[in-house]
Amino acid sequence: MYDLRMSGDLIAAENAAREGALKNDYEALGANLARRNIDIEAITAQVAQFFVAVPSWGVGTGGTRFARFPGIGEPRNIFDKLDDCAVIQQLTRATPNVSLHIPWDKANPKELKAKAEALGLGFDAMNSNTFSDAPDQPHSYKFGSLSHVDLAVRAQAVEHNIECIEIGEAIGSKALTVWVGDGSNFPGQSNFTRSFERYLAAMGEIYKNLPDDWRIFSEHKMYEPAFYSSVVQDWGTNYLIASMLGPKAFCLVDLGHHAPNTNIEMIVARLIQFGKLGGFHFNDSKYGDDDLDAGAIEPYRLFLVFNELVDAEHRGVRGFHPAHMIDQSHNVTDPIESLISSANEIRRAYAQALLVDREALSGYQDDNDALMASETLKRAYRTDVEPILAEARRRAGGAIDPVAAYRASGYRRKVGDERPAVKGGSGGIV
Ligand code: LRH
Ligand code: MN
Ligand code: MN
Repeated sequence: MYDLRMSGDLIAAENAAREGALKNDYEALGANLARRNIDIEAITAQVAQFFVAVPSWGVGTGGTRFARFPGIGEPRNIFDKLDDCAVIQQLTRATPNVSLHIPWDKANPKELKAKAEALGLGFDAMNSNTFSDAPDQPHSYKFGSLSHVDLAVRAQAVEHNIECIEIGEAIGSKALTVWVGDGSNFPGQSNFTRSFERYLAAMGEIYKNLPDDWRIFSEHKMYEPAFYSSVVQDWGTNYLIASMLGPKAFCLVDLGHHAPNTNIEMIVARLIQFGKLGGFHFNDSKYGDDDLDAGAIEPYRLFLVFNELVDAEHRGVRGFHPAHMIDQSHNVTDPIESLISSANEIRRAYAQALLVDREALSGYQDDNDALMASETLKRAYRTDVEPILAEARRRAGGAIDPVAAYRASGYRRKVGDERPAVKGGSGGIV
């Protein structure tokens, strides 16, 4: 029996008040979809099997470089964070795995595994951190890590990544995500070619230490913390990295890491076509790496990304199993509520993409019928799939309205009593 923080009785009582309305809405949507030759049960079953990992660092309040405004009951350590992640999973049934960030989440691997197992959670990709200095490390990453001019700094960064793999192996993870802040702030400050050569050589060292059944994801980001050039700045560079490293290396697409207006769904299609899409950090943005909640600003773009993923599934692309993870910073909301809502938005985009009539779309594309091709996507996107999402949650033991159930539980107030406020706090980002 799992050690759960949310009472099953509370979820049942909350659901009881909503079941009648959900039944009506689900039947009405089922009838609507049947007229489009879509079996609602098949869609609900696929949605129920779609999962997205929660970032351990997302359950603490984030912050900007100007200030951080902690909420009550902030998690004090990784064990508190896992408790919060379990609440999200219990209510949504969409987030069974957690992605850890080292050293923020460093703890005895046996204890981590036992705690996660007790909560019914598993672990997704490990994240290394060579973009900030840990208190006791000999060399600073101020001027870079894997691409640093000094071999001793690069070696320290490689060692750290190997340690992340070792911790990951002990807790059942199967992937390492590497994002570096390396770059420059002034033209001329670093040599583009030489720094990329150093980066590739260091990543090659990490790759050698990757177990056979693991994948390594490199994550690109246009700018920040480096404001003139970044070593791994875009998907082109990322593709080169994954190609040069070998078959266990893939590109990770963080939706917030592109210039505004970039056609991200097309990048996704290209990476799929050439077998190098590793996974996602889902979030949303208006200006840059804003780390806003998934689907909060551009839900149509999220849908278009999922349209590419479902298209690949539909075509039966070999070896296609991207890792789905959230990467957000919550500054003005209760992080648990944001993550609940984001997990639902991500599932919503998936469900809508499943509704696209792919045969019709392909016909319109062949006929150069631009308007009807666009309408085919829009028709799926406009469909309110909430009854499918709610029914998938309900059948799996989750909440029909997870945010309402969470609020009714008083969880935040209770952990506020258990966890005295700390100034600053761990893992609330950057
Ligand atoms: C960098 C990033 C990367 C880090 C996380 C904290 O902006 O997206 O994934 O690991 O934020
Ligand atoms: Mn990210
Ligand atoms: Mn980011």
